[in-house]
Amino acid sequence: MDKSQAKQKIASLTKQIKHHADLYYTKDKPVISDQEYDQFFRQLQKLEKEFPELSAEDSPSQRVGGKPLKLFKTITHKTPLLSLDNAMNFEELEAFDERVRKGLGLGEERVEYVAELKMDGLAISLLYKHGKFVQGATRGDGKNGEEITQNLKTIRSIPLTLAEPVDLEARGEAYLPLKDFAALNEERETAGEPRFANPRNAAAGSLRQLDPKITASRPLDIFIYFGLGPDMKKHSDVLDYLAQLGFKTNPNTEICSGLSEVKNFVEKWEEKRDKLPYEIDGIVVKVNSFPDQKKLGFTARAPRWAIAYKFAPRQAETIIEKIDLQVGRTGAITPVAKLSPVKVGGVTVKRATLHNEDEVKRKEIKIGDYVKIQRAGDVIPEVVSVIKAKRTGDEKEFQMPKHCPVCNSELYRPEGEAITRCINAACPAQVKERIRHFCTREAMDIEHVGPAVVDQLVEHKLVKDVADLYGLTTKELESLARFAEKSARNVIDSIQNSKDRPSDRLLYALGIRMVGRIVASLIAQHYDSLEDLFDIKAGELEKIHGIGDKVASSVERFFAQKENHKLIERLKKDGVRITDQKAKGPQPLKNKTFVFTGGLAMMARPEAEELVRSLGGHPSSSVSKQTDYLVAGTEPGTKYEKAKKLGVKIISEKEFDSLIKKA
Ligand code: 1X8
Repeated sequence: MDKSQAKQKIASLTKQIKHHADLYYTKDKPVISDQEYDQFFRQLQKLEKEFPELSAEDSPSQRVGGKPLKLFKTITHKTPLLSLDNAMNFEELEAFDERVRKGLGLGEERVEYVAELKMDGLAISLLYKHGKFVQGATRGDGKNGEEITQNLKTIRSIPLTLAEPVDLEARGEAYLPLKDFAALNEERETAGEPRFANPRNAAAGSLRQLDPKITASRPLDIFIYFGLGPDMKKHSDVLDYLAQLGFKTNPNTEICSGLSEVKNFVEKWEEKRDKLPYEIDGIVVKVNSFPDQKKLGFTARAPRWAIAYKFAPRQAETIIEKIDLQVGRTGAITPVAKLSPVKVGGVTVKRATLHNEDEVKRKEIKIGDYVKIQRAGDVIPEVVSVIKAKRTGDEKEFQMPKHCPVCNSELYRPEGEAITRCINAACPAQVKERIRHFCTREAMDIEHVGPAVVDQLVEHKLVKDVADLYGLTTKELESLARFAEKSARNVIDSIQNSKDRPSDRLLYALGIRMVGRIVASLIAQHYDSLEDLFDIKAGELEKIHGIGDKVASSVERFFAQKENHKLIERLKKDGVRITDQKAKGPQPLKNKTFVFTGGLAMMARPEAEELVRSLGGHPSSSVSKQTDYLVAGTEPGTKYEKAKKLGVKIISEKEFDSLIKKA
């Protein structure tokens, strides 16, 4: 490829990637698979490497992180990032409304407010010149912050180029979603690194990395809530404008007429905050009208036209009565604090995880200690710190035992890891946990086999691994306590009904270390059958975007064990689906690449592409030498010309139809 061809190709790839990245990261509505997206991305990276002079400042490839820095530069914000006054309860919220109405010379009239979720993240400022992202910084102390442009470029929902070539400062809150926070901490634990105390620290720690590649590996996100457009009269108009420019704004935002609607909003989200995929710590309430905001002005530290309503902290104080040990499905031994029951954010908490031996040591936790505990989202409650002032001297040190509390085999803690494990795969605790996990809703969804039933099945030696479930009979079940004919039938039916789950579910259900639902689905997209994984090498898995070396070696290790092949083969023999539908039917288009152009008469484009996929082919949106067929509909565009030039076979929709029907 010569330079001018490369330039064209880079331009078209950039356009494609930006379009699909916006659909995926900002609008949460992807239309192509991750695989296809990766292919575009790799092509672009390859071309930019070949022709470095053609790689643009705002190229999507910038997202993967540039060279490490020695230290961060300090920048001074043009206008300081102020903090907000707090309201701790409804009286203080009413007092705010009162002050606002008084300041605006109003009586009982309702003020128009905008109510937004208060993100528990890190405040960020983004500068754009002529629509290009030129500088990003942390809030710092409000006046001075750290310049972290490179790191912010790795956040996909921060547009590198805006829809209009404007000069603008946008402000928002960067955060790490709760799931990713939990996954990151798990990963750190495996690597023997200390856990982050909360998602905000994890976000801050991720953005303050001198090496942007590390930031790029953390799935940070951002909601923008401030930025000025031309002739704006209201904050709500600004939010619309920001979304138009390409920023991600929080959809859970409402215009409220008067304080009573604000209160409803607050109550609604105080109730629903556990359902959000990210942590919030309150509600931000702003006067919507800009002339009114101007009239109200600022105090020395905060605007008079806004307030942060803070939710009751999800922290509480209690006593550690004892420390139990839990054996997980991978044999991990987790110390769990048994607490004097205490209410935290409306939920009674009796237990909190202590994670591992090092965490207990680091926090200097003893049995009998008064501790501060906290809850975030659906995450298991944690002990934050010990209240040492309340110690009596009777507290007892915690000792990690030498033997498994369930099977009594010797425990083992690999060098450099934080986790102590029971390595006896037949340990009844592990067996139970593996079977429980297998039956969960996200895994094989075996509704009638809950934790108590698993206990019974394992204890009565009816089941010793997940494949045994499929051989259970109603008779065997009826011999167990609390089982009658109907309940036994329900169990058997729900087990039988699980046989046809897609293979990514089964892969997840097997409980391979570090294989969560997302990793399982990424792997399943690339392999038709679990049998294709039997001799898998880590290097091959690492080629899948989103799969790192640790995950890849964990999968390799699982499939290197012959017992696991046997388990999967037994499942297969029992009629459990280990191969996906996509590979089951005829595959007349196997490995053929199709591009569609122009209008199709018989079906919509996405349908046509899905059809290609289901028959083993690969739909693509751009023509290249690798394209096998261009399907030309009515008014085909430039792709037609290109296909002709490259000698790609061009067929009509009718011919495409008969190609499919031949199968
Ligand atoms: C802080 C925050 C604001 C918003 C959301 N989360 C925050 N942490 C918002 O306005 N939607 S505003 C703000 C501030 O001005 N200090």
